[in-house]
Amino acid sequence: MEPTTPHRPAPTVREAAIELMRDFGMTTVFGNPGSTELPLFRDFPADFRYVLGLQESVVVGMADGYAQATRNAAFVNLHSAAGVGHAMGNIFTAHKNRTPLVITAGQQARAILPFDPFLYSNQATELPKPYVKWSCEPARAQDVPLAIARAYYVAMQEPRGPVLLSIPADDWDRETERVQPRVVSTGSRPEPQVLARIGDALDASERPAFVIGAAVDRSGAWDEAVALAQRHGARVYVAPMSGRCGFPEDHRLFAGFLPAMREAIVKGLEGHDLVFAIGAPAFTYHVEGSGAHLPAGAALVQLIDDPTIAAWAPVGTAAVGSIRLGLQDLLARPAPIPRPLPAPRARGARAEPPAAGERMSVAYVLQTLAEMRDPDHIIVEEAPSSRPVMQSHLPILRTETFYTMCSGGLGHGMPAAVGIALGKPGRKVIGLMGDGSCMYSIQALWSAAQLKLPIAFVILKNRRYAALQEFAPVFGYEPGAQVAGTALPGIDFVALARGQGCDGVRVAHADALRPALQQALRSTAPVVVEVEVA
Ligand SMILES: Cc1ncc(C[n+]2csc(CCOP(=O)(O)OP(=O)(O)O)c2C)c(N)n1
Ligand SMILES: [Mg+2]
Repeated sequence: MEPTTPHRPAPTVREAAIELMRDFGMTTVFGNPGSTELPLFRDFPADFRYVLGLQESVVVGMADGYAQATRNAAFVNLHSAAGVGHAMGNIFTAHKNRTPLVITAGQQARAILPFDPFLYSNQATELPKPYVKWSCEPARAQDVPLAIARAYYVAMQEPRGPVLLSIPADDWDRETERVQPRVVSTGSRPEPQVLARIGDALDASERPAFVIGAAVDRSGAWDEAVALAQRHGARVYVAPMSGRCGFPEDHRLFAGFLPAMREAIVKGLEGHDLVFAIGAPAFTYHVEGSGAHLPAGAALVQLIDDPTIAAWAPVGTAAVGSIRLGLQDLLARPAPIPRPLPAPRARGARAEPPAAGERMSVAYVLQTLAEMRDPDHIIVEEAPSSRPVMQSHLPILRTETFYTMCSGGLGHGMPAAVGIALGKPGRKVIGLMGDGSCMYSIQALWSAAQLKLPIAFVILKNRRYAALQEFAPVFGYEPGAQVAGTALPGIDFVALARGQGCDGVRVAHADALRPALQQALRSTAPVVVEVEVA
């Protein structure tokens, strides 16, 4: 007798896409819908969830946090041209963060495209460039599932990043074929002979420095970085503008944070004969500089997952590939004769409580938070002028407990906190926000409230864009001169929180700080703590 294969009717594009998304573990859809997107979600499957963001920058920011927290690509659905436009800032950030996102954008129905229809995204695949790794509007409706598969693999290949598919609204009901998921490599082992050069340089070095970038934590290589630093007795610095923390900041080898200025980096690394940049560009500069990129007598070696970063480094030897696999290969080499460990760095002074009638300093607030948090709490930060204070008063101690953006584009932190909380159920998230920064995507509070996520948003309210005021002298402003467009009077964050369904509390005096933080840290729902700071 002939074996009978059960007859499976040809799937629609929608069915084939949903099956693939399930196979890829992308059953959470971050989106903000429009008419061109509605057809995708007819018969929305019961095992999927739709996470609504009220503005597209919030949608992409949440997806970025979720993808980082789950280490898988997140699925995003945006409204055609205007939706992608709103999303662009956080697409740029996802590109810099190297966060894998499969972004789909609606497009008008194919049959009316010749007539420049309402909502038509003209050159839809050009719009997000150059901040997507790939963008495509499939030539035929039935090619959409194949394009989703390709988009997923491209997004997940290191260096990871966002990709965009523009999908006409009438494609979803067309017939197509199922696409089987495949095993596709996401990273590669660095070339052994290049790694061997790096290993030899480390063995020969007398005073090595490690500069740790975001790719260390992203690649899950925290333990390997610690082991290699200990083996070589290296001092460990955090790379300028790193979006993640890749080394325990209470470790005796921890040496601090490098600023994004050429001369200051050279000064900070003085005395080392070898600098090993791990998962970090060498280096990220924010302001003009000149002269050498390294202190005299120092050589540079680099292990990086991004060939472009390896290509533009001004000096040194660079191995390209997976950070974790590369560090494991270095650890597999015979251990050198142990070096004496350098002396631990001096600890910063404790912050004082405010004098009567004065506002609290940011240092006092963050020191208090450091005493009250659990090291497992996840900190998502976007508070520009408070970053150095955080670095001295709120140390990060564990892997995957610190996130900020690598791009400098404000508007990521609020929604990223939501996405991270969603991706790490049961974990407390602390959103440490500047009062200016949180206004770029304040609607994230609504999503946090609807999803009942345990996030404590601590808003440092200094009523201004302090970072820009502090920066002004670099551009020739007299110290203390007025800087146009940097005052932020009259924002009530407690009202903004309550208006979106979140609890909110204002802390103006030091004695109210601990009780407010305690309540926010214990709560299983989102709470906004607006802290008046000096
Ligand atoms: C999208 C975007 N717009 C503008 C800027 C410029 N910018 C950098 S820091 C900053 C101020 C941030 O203010 P706030 O969050 O209150 O932090 P503070 O400087 O007061 O610590 C601004 C506007 C930016 N980085 N990104
Ligand atoms: Mg501010």
